[in-house]
Amino acid sequence: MTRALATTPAADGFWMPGEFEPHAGCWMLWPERPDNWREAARPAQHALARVAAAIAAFEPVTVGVSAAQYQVARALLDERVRVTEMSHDDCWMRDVGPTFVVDARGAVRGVDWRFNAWGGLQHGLYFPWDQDDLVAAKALEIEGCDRYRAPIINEGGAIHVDGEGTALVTEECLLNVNRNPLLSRERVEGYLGDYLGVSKIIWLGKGVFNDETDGHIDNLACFARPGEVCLTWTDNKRDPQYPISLDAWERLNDESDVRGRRLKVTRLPMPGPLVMSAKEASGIIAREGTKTRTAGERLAASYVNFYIANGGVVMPLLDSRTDRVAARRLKQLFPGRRVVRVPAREILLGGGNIHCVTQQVPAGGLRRRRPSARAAGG
Ligand code: KQY
Repeated sequence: MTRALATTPAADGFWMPGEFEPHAGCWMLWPERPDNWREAARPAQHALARVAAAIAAFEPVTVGVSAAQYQVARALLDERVRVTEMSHDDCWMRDVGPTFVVDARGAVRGVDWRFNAWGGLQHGLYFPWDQDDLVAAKALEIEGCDRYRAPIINEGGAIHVDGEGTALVTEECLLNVNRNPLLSRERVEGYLGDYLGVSKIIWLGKGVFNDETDGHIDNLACFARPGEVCLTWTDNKRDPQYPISLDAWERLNDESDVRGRRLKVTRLPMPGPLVMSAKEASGIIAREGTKTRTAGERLAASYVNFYIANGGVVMPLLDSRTDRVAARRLKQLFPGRRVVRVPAREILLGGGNIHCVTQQVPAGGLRRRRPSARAAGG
């Protein structure tokens, strides 16, 4: 049995490494709820199976599946993928899974955030979410990692780090009253410092337009490596995404990271705008307590929602008008990695994308450099 720790990662010398650092593997969950996924989740399951197979070419993948779906998942998933029975309320492993942390000697532990389905009873996306909230502890036990139960509501998609002590977050999400209404910005920063081992927080304003997570950073911007960030972008000044991306661009260009470096920012074109079709909406079985999805609703589509694997980048294909440009930019941004394109509209229809359905496990046994503390006055 693994231990539940009463200390914090920072106090114990642990921190969250960058996603671009070496992985031991990747965790995912199997979609099935018919009130979120059209046609009893079958198209989403095929899409997820393609994502899992793409990642499995680079690193070991484990997929958690309900008992009822075990045989379906086993049949659809690549034989390299490990399938394990695990209850959950939906498939967003980024948000319900553990945030892994490492120390200088190569130990790996996990942070188990409190989860309230992106807003609890105030605009949360479904009820109940109790099985989701148990996923991180279960995955950590299977991985043999000790666990920190964090005292705040947070999701993995709401944080990105450079592994050197800098975090990227949005105000829209982390300061939202539907997450931790009693916490000030300073207290949120304190918790991020304690549980991610960061000492510099870069605050962006809003996330992608109409993102039902209340502006997760993982759909808007991420670190490609320390000192380099990519950002979803549109040149269309009349699009509601324009002022959001412009504000993020200005803040990123004004900022420096924990080491005092100015950030280099690469823009990825925004797909679309994309909306849910009448056919897609009609395949979802509405249920009280679950967010309703309607035809014509704008989808929060973004190429930033990719997954960095060992030696690869798995990116969503979303719009034939922009897919090629986005892939080219990602190849330039990650010259040492193979960029693999996977059709991802079916995942987008459920409110997220490839990054949201994955969670990397950092490689253990690596000697690493401890993040620097924030430079004075920085
Ligand atoms: O952005 C993410 N990390 C997850 C998206 C969750 C959408 C829930 N329907």
